[in-house]
Amino acid sequence: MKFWFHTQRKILNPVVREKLSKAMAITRPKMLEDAGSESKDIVENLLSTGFSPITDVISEEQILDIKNYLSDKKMFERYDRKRAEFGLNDIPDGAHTGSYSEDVLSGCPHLLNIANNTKILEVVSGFLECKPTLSNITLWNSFPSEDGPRNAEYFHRDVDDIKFIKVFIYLTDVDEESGPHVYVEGSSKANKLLRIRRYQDQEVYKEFNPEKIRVITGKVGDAFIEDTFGLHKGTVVEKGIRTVLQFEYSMFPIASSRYDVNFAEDVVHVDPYINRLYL
Ligand SMILES: O=C(O)CCC(=O)C(=O)O
Repeated sequence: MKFWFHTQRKILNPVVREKLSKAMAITRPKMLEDAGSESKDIVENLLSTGFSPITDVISEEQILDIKNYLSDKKMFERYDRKRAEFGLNDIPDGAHTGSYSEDVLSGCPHLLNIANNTKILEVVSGFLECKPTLSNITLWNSFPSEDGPRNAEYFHRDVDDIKFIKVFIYLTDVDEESGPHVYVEGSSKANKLLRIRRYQDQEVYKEFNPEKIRVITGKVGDAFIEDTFGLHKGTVVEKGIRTVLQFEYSMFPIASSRYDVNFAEDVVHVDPYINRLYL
C-alpha cells in the first residue's frame, strides 16, 4: 500500500494521471447499478470543474445525533497529533483544528450510513469509473485564530491516490467569517502549480482566473463533492466554530489513513467491498 501511495505521488501530470487511472479502473470491480440522471450530471460537473454541490445526503436528525454523541468527546489538533487531546470546553490557545480520532468516530451514529448514501456512491463510482473504496472518514472542527493560516489553510493539492474524490458535509452554518472552504475550479486538470507543497494565495491568483476561485459558504447539512487533486484550502476562522464531516473514496487504500478500527454500525446494509477497510 505504501509503495503504490508513494509511486503515484511522483506522477503529477494530470493527463498522465487520468490515463493511468483509466487503466487501473479496468482492474477494479465494477458498480453494477445504473446511476440516476442527477448523479450523471454531478459527474459531468466534476469532470469539467472538479467541484459540485450534492444535496440531501444527511438529515437534521442525523446531524443532531452526531453532535450529541461528539459533545463530550476529546479531539486532537489535526496537523499535530502529538499534542494533548482537548474537549470543546478547553480548546487550547493557538489550536486551529480539533479532529476526532478513528476510535471516537467508529462509535459515532450514522457515519457509515451517510458514506453509503446511494447518490454519493453513484457519483463517486461514475467519477472513478469503478467500484469505489471508502478510504477515509474524518470529522473536525476549525477554531478562530489570529495568527494567520496554517497547514490546509494554505492552497494545496491532495495526492492520495491516482484518482480519488472527497465529500464535504458542513455540520455548522458556514459564512465568510467561519472559515469557508475554497476551491479553484478547473485546477484538477491544469498543468501548473503541480508540486506537492503549500501555495500562497498570490501564487494561485497569478496562475488562475479569480472568477474560478470558489468560496464555498453554506448552511448546516449542505454538502459538496470535490476532486481535491485540484487546488483547495480551508480559510482561517474569524468567528464561531466550523464543523466538517468528510468522506474520501479512492481506487486503492490510502497510506495516510488508519484502518484498524471497525465501524460496526449498519454492516448488514452496506457493500462489503466498498467498506472493507472499515468493517
Ligand atoms: O478545511 C478545509 O476546508 C480544507 C480541508 C482540506 O484541505 C482537505 O481536507 O483536504
